[in-house]
Amino acid sequence: MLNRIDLRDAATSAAIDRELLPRAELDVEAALEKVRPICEDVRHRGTAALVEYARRFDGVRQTRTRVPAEALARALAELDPAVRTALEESVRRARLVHREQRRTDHTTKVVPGGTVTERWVPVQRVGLYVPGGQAVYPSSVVMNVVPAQEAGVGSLAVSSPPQRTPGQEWSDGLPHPTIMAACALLGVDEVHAAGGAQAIAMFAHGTAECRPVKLVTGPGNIYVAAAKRLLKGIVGIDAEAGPTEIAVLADEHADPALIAADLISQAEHDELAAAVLVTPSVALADAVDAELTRQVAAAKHHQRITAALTGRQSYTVLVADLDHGLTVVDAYAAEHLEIQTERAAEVAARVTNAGAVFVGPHAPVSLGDYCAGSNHVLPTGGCACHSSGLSVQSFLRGVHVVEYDREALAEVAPLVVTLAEAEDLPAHGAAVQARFEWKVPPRK
Ligand code: HSO
Ligand code: ZN
Repeated sequence: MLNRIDLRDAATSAAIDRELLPRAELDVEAALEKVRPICEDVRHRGTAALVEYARRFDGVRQTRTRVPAEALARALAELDPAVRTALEESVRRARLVHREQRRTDHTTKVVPGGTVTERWVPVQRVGLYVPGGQAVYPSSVVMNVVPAQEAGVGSLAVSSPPQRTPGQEWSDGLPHPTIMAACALLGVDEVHAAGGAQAIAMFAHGTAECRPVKLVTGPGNIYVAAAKRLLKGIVGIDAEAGPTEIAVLADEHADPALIAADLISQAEHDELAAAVLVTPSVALADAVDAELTRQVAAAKHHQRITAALTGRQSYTVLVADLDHGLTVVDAYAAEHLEIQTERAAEVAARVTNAGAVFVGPHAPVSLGDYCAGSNHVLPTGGCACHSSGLSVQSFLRGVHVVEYDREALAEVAPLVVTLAEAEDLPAHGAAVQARFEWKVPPRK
């Protein structure tokens, strides 16, 4: 079922060309041209533009984006108790992990009389985007809100696309009830019904109902990614999230049925989702293929799963041995990487590029999607080689506070002057010398 890429003969070549491990083609630049007028329109007309796009793109009638408090409370009251229990446990575990990510201010005594303090300051106001589309993601509410709250962000707004009630041509244009319930559960009281590029523009520019934010986080479709690219600078962004990816590094000891189930679990997200198996065992590759054929046929969303698994972005890579496999998974830098080998923890410790690593047969990616305590907003498209997933750190800024007394400044002044002259910036040196040489006439 999966395409096969045989790299066994390439085991000795040092670098693995990105072209050898293809990804889905996503033309964010083309989407940029579509979202530019939408973002401009939201900037000029605010809520009126958002209401119009909700009618045009989401098929709902709205008069405003802000969800009334009663609707949030009602959604929580009507939430299926089993879903509530599961969400509460997901939140509890995420808090345990994210709380430990908090940073403490630290003062370094550089010289007697000279200190630098690093102060960690939360972003004041953030906008968290929760996608709608093919699935509903209350779990993404948890994964965005928990780190922001643990970082101490003071003001937090969530936006998610308005839903159309099935069988009803027009409805009142609220986000999915489970999304609203998850917000209420987490104590988020500012929720907007806005989706796509227009929601990102609402956060960046602000409207009468939504004050502008300083930072936008959360995944979304290609239009959301394009709007983030366009508005970056006006507003901070976490990342341009692409389609979900799972890579599995496995040897002949792995269970092919479990590997197939995990590949399918992420293929279920999107036709462009990537599922990649890296193995030295042809027998395992064959067995996973057979399992995929069997399991996909029985899967609810088999059409989009099949599209994802047969797309250019999904394949089996045959490697010479596990060391070679590690080189391949590092080159690929998957959003999610499972290690299904003997001594999985030892192999996992050698991975350098992955958004999150899932070790052994009892840590499937879907555990991490919901209830492991880890975050599921992770770098895609190979960005795991330079970026991390969402965390408390995403919502903090480190500010250096510099304090020197007169003696400490006097001691280092000649060095500052030397460096300033070396850069031909003599005013820099003069500013330091002024503390000691200039006689500023006293103010009358
Ligand atoms: N696997 C997705 C997250 C998710 N899965 C949400 C289910 N719900 C991207 O990491
Ligand atoms: Zn998932």
